[in-house]
Amino acid sequence: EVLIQDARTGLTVEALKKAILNNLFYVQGKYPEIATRNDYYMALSFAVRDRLLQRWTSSVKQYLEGKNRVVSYLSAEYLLGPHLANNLINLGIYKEMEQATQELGVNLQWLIDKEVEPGLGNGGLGRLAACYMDSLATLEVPAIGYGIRYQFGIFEQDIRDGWQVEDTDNWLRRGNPWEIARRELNYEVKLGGYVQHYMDRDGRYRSNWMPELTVKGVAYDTPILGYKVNTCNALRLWKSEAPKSFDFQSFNSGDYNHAVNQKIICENISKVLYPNDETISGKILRLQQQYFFVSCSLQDMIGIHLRQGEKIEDFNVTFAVQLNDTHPAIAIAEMMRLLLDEHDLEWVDAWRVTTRTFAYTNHTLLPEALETWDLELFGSVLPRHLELIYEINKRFLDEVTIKVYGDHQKISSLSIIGEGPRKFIKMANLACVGSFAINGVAALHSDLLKKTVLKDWYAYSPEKFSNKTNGVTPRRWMVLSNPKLTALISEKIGENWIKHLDELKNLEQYADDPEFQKSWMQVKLEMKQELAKRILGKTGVKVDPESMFDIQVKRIHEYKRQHLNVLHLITLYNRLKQNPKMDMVPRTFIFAGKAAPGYKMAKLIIKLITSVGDLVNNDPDVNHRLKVVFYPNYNVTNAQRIYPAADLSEQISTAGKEASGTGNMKLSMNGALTIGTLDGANVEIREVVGEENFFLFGLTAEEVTQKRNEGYDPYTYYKSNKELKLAIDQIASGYFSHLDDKIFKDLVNNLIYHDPFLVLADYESYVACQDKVSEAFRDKAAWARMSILNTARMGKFSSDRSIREYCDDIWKVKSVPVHLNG
Ligand code: 26W
Repeated sequence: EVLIQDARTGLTVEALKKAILNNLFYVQGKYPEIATRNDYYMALSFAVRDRLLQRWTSSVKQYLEGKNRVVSYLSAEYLLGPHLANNLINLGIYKEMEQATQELGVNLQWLIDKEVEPGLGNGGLGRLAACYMDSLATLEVPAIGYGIRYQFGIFEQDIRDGWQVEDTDNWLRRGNPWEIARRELNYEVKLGGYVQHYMDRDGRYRSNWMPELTVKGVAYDTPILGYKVNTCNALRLWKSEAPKSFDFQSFNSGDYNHAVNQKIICENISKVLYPNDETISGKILRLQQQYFFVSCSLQDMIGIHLRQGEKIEDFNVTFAVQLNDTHPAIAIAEMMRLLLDEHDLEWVDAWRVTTRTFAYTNHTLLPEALETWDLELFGSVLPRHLELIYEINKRFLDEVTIKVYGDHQKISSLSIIGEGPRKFIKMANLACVGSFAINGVAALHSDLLKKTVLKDWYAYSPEKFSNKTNGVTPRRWMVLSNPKLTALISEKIGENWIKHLDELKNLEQYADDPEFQKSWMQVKLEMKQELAKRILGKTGVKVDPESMFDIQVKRIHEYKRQHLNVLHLITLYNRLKQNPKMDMVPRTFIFAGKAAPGYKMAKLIIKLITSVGDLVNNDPDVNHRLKVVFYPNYNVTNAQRIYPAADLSEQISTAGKEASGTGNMKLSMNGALTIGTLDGANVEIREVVGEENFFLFGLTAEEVTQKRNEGYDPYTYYKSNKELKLAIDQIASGYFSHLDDKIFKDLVNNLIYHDPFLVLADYESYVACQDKVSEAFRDKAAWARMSILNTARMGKFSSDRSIREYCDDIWKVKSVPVHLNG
């Protein structure tokens, strides 16, 4: 018996079928015979969304009833990945939907593959925000994620003639069934202009910001459902528009062009995601984006707080606000502005509220990634905030001066304002003064923060510092992307591990079981076969699923050292050419990742990979044992297909450079063994999986620093290692580039004369370690055992564990179970 409301809420196969047809008729306006694949995708998604909204409204109701502290996550990036299949899993109706669609004569996977993923992030930081939203909901924690609804996300990467070519990501083209536009929820945000000062009737100094431009932010909500719970939180993204009043005014004064231009300027703010990763661009538009979303978000939170009948002074009781890197750090000055100028608090009260509200996560030690803004530029966009920052800085430095007793070095390092040929604002320093907690994203990273970039901050307020090692959600990165492995695991140890990842430990007892090893490696083989098909389709390269899949997938960056991987690849190639009969373990080198469009060296590394690939893949002497693939357009969708097929995970950054890494966790969870340096979370991964199940090489962070201080000379390494010299000489001579000896010149010269990331210093140790990897791969049972143990011991790296630590140590928030309303 199917009830009336079942078409919106029912979870049975019958109810789902009805729901799909309902939406096909009444939302898409189609009947099955004329419905397109996209019509079906939309109908299905709306059917799923209905079920999310039931949980959403139940969550809102529950939250409003009690006085619960709410987590507010501020992030300029969310790299969500496709929603449909993930929501089916979290709702627990994947199987039912599979049957429902089948009975309607359509294939579920075919519809899932139709979704265009929202690529609203660059890489690790954006993806971390998405995993954290999943875990917050799964742990039933009231939370809102705030960010920007970019009309164009991260560019799409195409490879032409071996080079990266960028194309715009028009992800909203066919509509987005997962968001709800809340037209009524909008805020005004001022930009530019100047500040007037006057004294009001009570003798209080007041500031009046007269903006050059006002933009409007409109809320777009995406429901984020937890795994098999009723908690459904909001991801609230802001879209910029022109306020109605504006074009009206100009229109009346007859300046139609001006009105249209202003409208375009307003809409530009949320138009496109900046594709830079780890380098700052210093562009006005980026500062406007940051301020725009932060101001909308804080106004929204204050509104929520006051509507609950609370006093503005108690804002920090209602909200704990996490800053995902310094991108939203302007929130500290904006909070002060709102409290002082709009809500009439005194400075000390405003500062007390502010500094009890914010917590800051640092994601990088790279000096070029630490955000600064030219002071003049900053003042031209945010004149009032510049005044406030001067005042915050003055009061803070007065305090510092007493404590450090005139140590000018320390004072200038702690100052929010940097002095040079031009003055600049240091966003990390603003984040540190204004936050009650500061954390790094892996043990080593948090430790290095205290010793390097935030050294003086640590000395000044050590109690603020802690480590929160990153984690990833097993729902997307195991259950969704690797259903066969999930089934095999659950068959042995039940399904509890999906929410309590530590329970994977129970797999250890099967690590030596030959039957289990066989099934384990069979799943791996099947995933490799599937990937092999996709590789053939996308690149035309035929790869052998029995070969070792050696995988490095991540943004292309010199510090991540994709070129070190290539040097090993060339070395194997040369060994085979010199000794064609040698018995070598067959390998498929798989690379994927985007290069920032303005990052020349990164783009050249892509060209190097594809060039070596062209030669190797077409050389019959070697191409039965070596293949090279550059898998284009690395994104969440493609990552889900690549991780399950990995035998070997390349985590080979220069020690001390990768803050954490999160791909390292996803690969290991899927049974890949890691070859890696003691960097980021690799250190902790090795600790838990055991050193005998991890391939370690390279200098430590300390040795790297020492080597640099001694005056590192890459040329001596180049000269003294024959295999290394040969590989580099070949690249230089045009061996891989049809005898063009100019194309890789910058890359080669950089390596042999500068080598800022110590590629040459680590080469020998890397190649020796890779030889051990190859030997280990020959012993199938031993490899299977190591692979099983890797997965079994990855419990720590669930984002549920990370979020629990944030909740307990930083945010002081509790779970609020949600009961389902009718
Ligand atoms: C200002 C330009 C810019 C843009 C983005 C600078 C820096 C970024 C991000 C912080 C880059 C990023 O994604 N960092 C990565 O964050 C991950 C999550 O904590 C870590 O796992 C990675 O090691 C870190 O590189």
